[in-house]
Formats: sequence, structure tokens, C-alpha cells
Amino acid sequence: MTKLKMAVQKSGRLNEESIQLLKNCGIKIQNPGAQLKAEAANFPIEILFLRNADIPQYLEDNIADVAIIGENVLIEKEKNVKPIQKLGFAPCRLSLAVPKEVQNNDISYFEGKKIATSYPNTLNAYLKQKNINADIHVISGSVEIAPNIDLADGICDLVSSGSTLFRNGLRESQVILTSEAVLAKSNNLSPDKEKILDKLLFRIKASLEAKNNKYVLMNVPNDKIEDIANLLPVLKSPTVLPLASANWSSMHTVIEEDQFWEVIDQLKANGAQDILIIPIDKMIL
Ligand code: PRT
Repeated sequence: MTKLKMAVQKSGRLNEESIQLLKNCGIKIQNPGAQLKAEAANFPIEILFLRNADIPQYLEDNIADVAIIGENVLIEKEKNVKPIQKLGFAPCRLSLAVPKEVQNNDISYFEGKKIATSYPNTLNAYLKQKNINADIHVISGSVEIAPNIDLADGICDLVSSGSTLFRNGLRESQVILTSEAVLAKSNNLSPDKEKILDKLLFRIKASLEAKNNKYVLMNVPNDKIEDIANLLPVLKSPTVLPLASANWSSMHTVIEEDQFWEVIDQLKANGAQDILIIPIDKMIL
């Protein structure tokens, strides 16, 4: 039987959420603690546990068919591999940072300077586009200490909370790109594998939609049904069911969680009561 080979980070920031995403898609991985490979009991997929940094090459060489990987790594490795779906976790940005005493906040600061990074290709392309000549010094880890030991004038590294920069007396100067975990696919998948991938993508999208939305139930006075419905950016129109008490109805709808918090005060001002917000497991539009 044909199986789709999916590369997932072996250990690190992406591993846990990648496995969770597959679980949310109803895929039961038989031996998730395995060193190199794992199978799914109920879906034609084989999981290969690899280093994030090596995955683009495996995709280009068709060793893996698809992968969950940080988009920043895909860009840096410049392989012939495309992201096909953003996955909404491991958000970060690749940024240039300078010692906090540096006043110049412009890219011109870096002209003729030395920059330490583990992302030489992405940095080089960015500097070229900005017409800046700088000396790129490649180091594979702990990039943030480079200015403190006089190895570089600035750094180019991933930032999420910014606390690593802060702890090392640095500040973010330019954002080069933003990134998150993505599903990427190798070129030249067989038609059989493309079909499995379509099924997987369908499940991933249903699971991601569900994560961003909530099912909302509330009791509303009948004379306010229209006003309240107008406040809610719903899929089609809300479901309205009569309550046993006269003049009241139960209104049900689906709404993005962020949008809900924006309209909650107006809902209450219009008489909505007993509001329940329920997580959705899957959502197929
Ligand atoms: O070893 P392997 O090749 O498998 O992976 P890796 O060294 O790339 O592993 P890992 O687990 O550190 O990162 C995997 C992916 O997570 C990255 O490629 C990004 O796509 C994503 N990601 C998200 C991050 C961060 N946020 C992040 N903050 N990767 C690294 N960092 C580091 C950053 O390099 C810096 O040292 O965290 C520090 C900064 O964090 P803050 O919160 O202090 O700003």
C-alpha cells in the first residue's frame, strides 16, 4: 500500500505541536517515541523524525514527501520545495539586532559592519536588496553573544519574545521576515501520494479552522434577535430556537474567538444572557 512519508522535527520546538496536529487530524501514531520512524494505525502515512535543518534537503531528494517545518528554515536552505499550508504555531521573526546603546535605527548602520548569524543566505539576500555591504560571520548557535565578545557589531537571529536579545543587551533593529510552522511538500509526488496529501490537507484545514473558532450559545430577548444577529459575523445566519419561557430564544452561532471578545459588551448591552462559549473539534466549510 502506498504511504505518504512525512518528516517531523525529531526533538525541539516543533516536535510536540507537530504530533498534536496529527492527533487532531485523527491520525493515531503507533510508536510516537520511536527514534527514526513511526507508522499510523489508521492513515497511510509514515513519520520520519529528522532534524529541522536537514528536512529541506530530504524533501528535495524525495526521501520525505511532506514535512512540518519552520518556514524560516525552508527559505534559508533555498531548496526547490514550497510551503503549501501555514500551520499557526511556532511563530517567530528573523531580525537584525544591535547593542542597545546604538542610536542608529536604520539599515545603513550595517554598512561595512560584521554580522553574526546562522542564516547567511536569507541575510545575504536581504542586504543585497537593501544595497548594504556587510561582512557575514556564520556561527551555528548562541549567536546572541557575538557582540559581547567583539565577534560582531550586530546579529541576525530568530526572535519570539525578545527576552534573549534583552538579556544580552541587544535590541531588534530590522525585521527581515516573519515565520511559523508550515506544511511543505516535495516536488514530483506520485498521483497516489497526491491523493493521500489531499486527504491530509482536508483534515488539517478542518482542524485549524476549528481551533480559531468557537461555538457560542446565548439566550436573547425575542425583540432583540435581529439587532444581536447583526452584531455577529456568522457563517450563514445564526440558529434561533424558542425557549420554554415566553419572549426568549436561544441563539447559536460560530464565531472567531478574537471577534467574539470585540462584540461581547454590545451583546450584553442588547440583552444577551447566559452566554456559553464551546470549543469546536473539527470544522468543515
Ligand atoms: O536541531 P534542529 O535542526 O531540529 O532545529 P533547530 O535548531 O532549528 O531547533 P529549534 O527547536 O530551536 O527551532 C525550531 C524552529 O522553531 C525554528 O526553525 C523556528 O521556525 C521556530 N522558532 C520559533 C524558534 C523560535 N521561535 C525561537 N525563539 N526557533 C528558535 N528560537 C530561538 C532563537 O534562535 C533565540 O535563540 O529562541 C531564542 C529567542 O527567543 P526569545 O523568545 O528569547 O526571543
